[in-house]
Amino acid sequence: MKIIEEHTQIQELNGHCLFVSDAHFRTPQDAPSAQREEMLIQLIQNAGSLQHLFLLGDIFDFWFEYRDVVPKGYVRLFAFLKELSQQGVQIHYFIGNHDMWVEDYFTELFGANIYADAQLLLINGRRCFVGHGDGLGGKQPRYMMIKHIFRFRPNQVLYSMLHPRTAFSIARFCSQRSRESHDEATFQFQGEQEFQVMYAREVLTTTDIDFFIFAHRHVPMRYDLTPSCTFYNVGDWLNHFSYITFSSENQEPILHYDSLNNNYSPHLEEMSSR
Ligand SMILES: [Mn+2]
Repeated sequence: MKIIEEHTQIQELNGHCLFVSDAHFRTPQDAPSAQREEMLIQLIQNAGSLQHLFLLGDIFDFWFEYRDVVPKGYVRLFAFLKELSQQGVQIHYFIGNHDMWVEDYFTELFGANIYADAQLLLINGRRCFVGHGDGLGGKQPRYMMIKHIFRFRPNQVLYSMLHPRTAFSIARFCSQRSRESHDEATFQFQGEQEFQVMYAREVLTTTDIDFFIFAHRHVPMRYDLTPSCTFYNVGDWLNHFSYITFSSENQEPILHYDSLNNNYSPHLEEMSSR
């Protein structure tokens, strides 16, 4: 598995890039999951001459792979991603909090680079800080404790010993509970109160960054942190069907979000017309 750790040499990536996240495939919400998979394939097909595809986490509502067994489904998507990689598109998979148990299946299948944490990347000559974005910024001790427990290798080994029927039932239960705990306000842009914005401000005190690109919040966001640094959140492929493109012809990433019910922030109204 190609795990790329933090603090290694900055990876340079050039060309047309597409960012999507939080598809939570197999969640029974809105359009059926298979239809959303199809829509994602269409989006990528229509993206033109893509060089890099960024899957920014929580693509699956639950992913857990065993040595010889993987969750069923996604056949069409996986075949498509394999083809894509054969055509020379590099796939970058950032693990989220629902799919942190990605091992080497995606690397074997479609040569994905797997990233366990947020990364500083030089994309089209701009310094981009990219990641799923969960647990960053502010004080989230409870969340961080749970994340450490889930990421602790011996716990993963123990979990893998459960019968998949049990393992997947537990996961579905937790996922459902986490969804129910979110109220309306959770899906509003919180401005300077956004944990990811707080985190970005913290990073900016020590590091020069042009663009932050995160996911996880399920709210498409574009927010100027300073005159020379912009914060983005991809949104999701569950309710908003938003995504980001960044090509060398553009000065900055473009957030694509078409919704008639756009009530998050003035920034977003500007953007939705792009
Ligand atoms: Mn997430």
